[in-house]
Amino acid sequence: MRIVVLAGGIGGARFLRGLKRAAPDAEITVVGNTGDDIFLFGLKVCPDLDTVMYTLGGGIDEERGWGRADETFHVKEELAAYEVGPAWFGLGDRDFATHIVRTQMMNAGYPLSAVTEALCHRWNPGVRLIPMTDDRVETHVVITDEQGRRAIHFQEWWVRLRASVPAEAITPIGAEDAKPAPGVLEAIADADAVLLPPSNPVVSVGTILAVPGIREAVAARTVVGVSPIIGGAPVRGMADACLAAIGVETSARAVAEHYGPELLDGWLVDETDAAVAAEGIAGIAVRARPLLMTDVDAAADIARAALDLAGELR
Ligand code: GDP
Ligand code: FO1
Ligand code: CA
Repeated sequence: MRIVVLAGGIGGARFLRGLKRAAPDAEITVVGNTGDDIFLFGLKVCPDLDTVMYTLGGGIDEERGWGRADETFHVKEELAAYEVGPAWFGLGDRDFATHIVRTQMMNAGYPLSAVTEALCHRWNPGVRLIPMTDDRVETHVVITDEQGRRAIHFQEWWVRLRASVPAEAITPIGAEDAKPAPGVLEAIADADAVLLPPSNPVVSVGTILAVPGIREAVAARTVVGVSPIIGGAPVRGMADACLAAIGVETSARAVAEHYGPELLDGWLVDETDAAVAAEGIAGIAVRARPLLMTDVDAAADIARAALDLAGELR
């Protein structure tokens, strides 16, 4: 069986760890979000690709959910001593090596997709991890603060401001001129099912779908999504602040309606939101079940339910 997953960081990575256990013989292609990418200290940092790679490769810091296990921050401290910022983004010493290798390869002319493949040789994630595009796409957020109305990088809004200043707009700069990376459209066209993990609907899945060609290719397949919203709130992070920026209510129903029946065939909601399944959503098959990925087994059960629903709808 061939499965494609459109993944952000933590929610995507944890779902994928479950999916690998639920479908050990499946050929899994992950189309990763690169809208969170940022250049820091001259280095190309790809938080969502790295979160997937480290999580599936056994190198993730389980507690934080991002960055390397057994991490130290000496380089960060030395940079701060030179008063060279930004100080608000925590790049660890082990993690730095990934960004150095990536940047060196990109400076030598390799596209991000080739670099990601090379980095995965070390981590053996057990999936084919492809960035959504090789072109530069960076999500920016329009805010108004004491400095006036301006656009800042998504990471500054998310990490420095903790989304405490309302987003007036969230825009994946460069997406409309980006091309899907080699292999992305082919993998989607060949997929028996496309799964949307419980990733952020705006800045993870929404950004991937903003690359021209990807939404249409996905919509043509059997698509099942897992709600990142349980009982009217994100399980983790500030997805509610992202949804507010695009005028979508923070609820399992509203997120499914935002994706719409043209894209989604099936939608898993948590048992807390069983009423959504009981009432139904026009054009989308909704099922309620526990959706907390408390451990890999729980994530595997969710992945199995998504595959079962896709099988029913195919
Ligand atoms: P990020 O890039 O690191 O922010 O990660 P993703 O975009 O892949 O996923 C973030 C989303 O995962 C958040 O909106 C959370 O609500 C959701 N999430 C995290 N843990 C769980 C979980 O155990 N169950 C469900 N259903 N959603 C989760
Ligand atoms: N998230 C934070 O909240 N604070 C950090 O200092 C931070 C550093 C960081 C470094 C590497 C990396 O791959 C991810 C990192 N993240 C950090 C997580 C990440 O940037 C965000 O959670 C996501 O991009 C939001 O989707
Ligand atoms: Ca992300």
